[in-house]
Amino acid sequence: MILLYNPPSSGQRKPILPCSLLAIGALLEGRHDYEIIDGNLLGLPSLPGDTIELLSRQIHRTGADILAVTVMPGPQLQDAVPLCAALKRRHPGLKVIWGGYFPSQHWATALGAEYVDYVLRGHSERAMVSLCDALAAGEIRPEIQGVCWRDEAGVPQDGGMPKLPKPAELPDWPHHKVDVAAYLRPTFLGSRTIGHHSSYGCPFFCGFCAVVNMVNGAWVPDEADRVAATVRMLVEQHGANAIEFYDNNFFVSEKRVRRFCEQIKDLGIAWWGEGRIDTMMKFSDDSWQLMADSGLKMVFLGAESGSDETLARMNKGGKQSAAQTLEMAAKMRRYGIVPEYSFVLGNPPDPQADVLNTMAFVRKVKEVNPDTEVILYMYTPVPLDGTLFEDAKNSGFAFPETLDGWVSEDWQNFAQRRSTGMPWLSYSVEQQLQDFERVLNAYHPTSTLTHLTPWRRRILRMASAWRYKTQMHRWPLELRALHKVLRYRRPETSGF
Ligand code: B12
Repeated sequence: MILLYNPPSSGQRKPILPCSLLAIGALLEGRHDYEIIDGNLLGLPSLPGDTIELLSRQIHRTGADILAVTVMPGPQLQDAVPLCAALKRRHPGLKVIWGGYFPSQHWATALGAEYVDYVLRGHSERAMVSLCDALAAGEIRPEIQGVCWRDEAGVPQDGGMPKLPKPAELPDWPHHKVDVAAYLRPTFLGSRTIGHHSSYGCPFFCGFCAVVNMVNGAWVPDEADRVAATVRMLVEQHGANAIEFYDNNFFVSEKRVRRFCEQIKDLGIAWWGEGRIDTMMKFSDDSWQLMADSGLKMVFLGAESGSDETLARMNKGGKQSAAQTLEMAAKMRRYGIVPEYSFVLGNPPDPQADVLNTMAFVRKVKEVNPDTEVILYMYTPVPLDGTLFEDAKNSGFAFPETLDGWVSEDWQNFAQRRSTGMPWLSYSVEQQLQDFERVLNAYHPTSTLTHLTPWRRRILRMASAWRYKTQMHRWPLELRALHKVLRYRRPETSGF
């Protein structure tokens, strides 16, 4: 018996469908017994001891011999470390497997902990089946592409990345293995929003993005008709009225998007996805109209920076420019689709100038389209060979070498891209950015918070107008208090 465990990810009032484990489960179905356990649904106060008790009982009850955990950096990692350590102590025969974004990149660090037996890198549903087959046959160190393990001397060995599976060739997700109703969340899109994932990878090589390491520039989609059929099933069988696509890049193929829109137009749902500005600028007006008619409400787009030079350093340049970002904001306004622009600030080698430049650019974006959602991230290195990461290393940056290091408080902040301890960032730059963000979030509050009624928005705007207009961002203590009273949450603290 295999227990697939999704550690809780804080910040979500209602949890998000554990797509990673559904993708893994789809291939285990009919071949190995498994259960999906979502830490977000355990309903316990976030006392790790309780979750450990619960999972421990589950291991006894089911006779599970494999615990497979999906791990993203941040809260999931923080939960997974003490949990796996404790469960391995209590059940020494249990094999602990880690997969997902964190171990894919930091596989050796994960295997440095004696309570992690295997790390599966990348999109590893097929490697997982092979590993489970091998373990069932009594093999301890099977050589499987994508499976990392420790040799006799305890040294972590890299199994490389597995071949990227084609979603169109994979079986449907086993939605029956989870309580779908528990994942229908009220969002700005609709009262019963649910997630889906319709492609793997992204054909670009942005220098700050963790996806590049996972797929090396590949993008493999599921077919539009099958995606639409899944959406229809979620709507008709489970009562969903809005869909969030978690694809790294939903909008790579205009043809696929058009076909999908045509197929779901009659459903009257709202939907959301992530795309690239330069790619979507090439979509025809007709396609934009079709997307709007099919219920597309907002697109998450990596605007990244207001400087073409920085865009080039990020490996976005030549393809995407700041002028295009403004043009896109104006275009989306015409179709009533909200651009959700994410920016990566504080980039080496001159983080100060970078922050100031992007702050000024954000103001321009808001002039062109005041509805634009703005998400500000600090540049967080991913282990990717290339200019940005090299620059960060040269400024004294290094990843922790142990899992305990990763779950320390400083690194938790880092993992959530909110760190205040980047060696290349001075305190004053960070402070300026935080102050700006506070004022911006008051003057232009996010539209994604459903509890922010129009009059609450008006109060925020009135209180912040003088600061926004005069650019006196410093020490916005009154806005901080107001945000607290109004339970304001920045979109990026709960986002992807
Ligand atoms: C949905 C999502 C979330 C959800 C939670 C999902 C969950 N598990 O509960 C929420 C919104 C909570 C979330 C939060 C965060 N997220 Co997130 N999230 C995603 C997103 C958009 C989709 C993940 C997904 O479901 N994919 C679909 C499945 C099918 O693919 P997959 O997850 O990659 O799984 C495959 C493989 O990874 C592997 N695999 C995964 N798990 C396992 C487990 C086992 C045992 C095995 C064998 C294999 C395996 O096999 C799977 C099938 O191929 C990704 C981006 C993306 N498109 O992948 C970002 C992403 C994973 N998130 C990311 C980040 C940084 C975060 C945050 C830390 C950001 C923040 N602002 O704080 C927070 C965590 C903090 C918090 N508040 O909890 C980054 C990770 C970057 C990195 N350096 O590693 C990503 C890649 C976004 C990005 N492009 O930067 N996230």
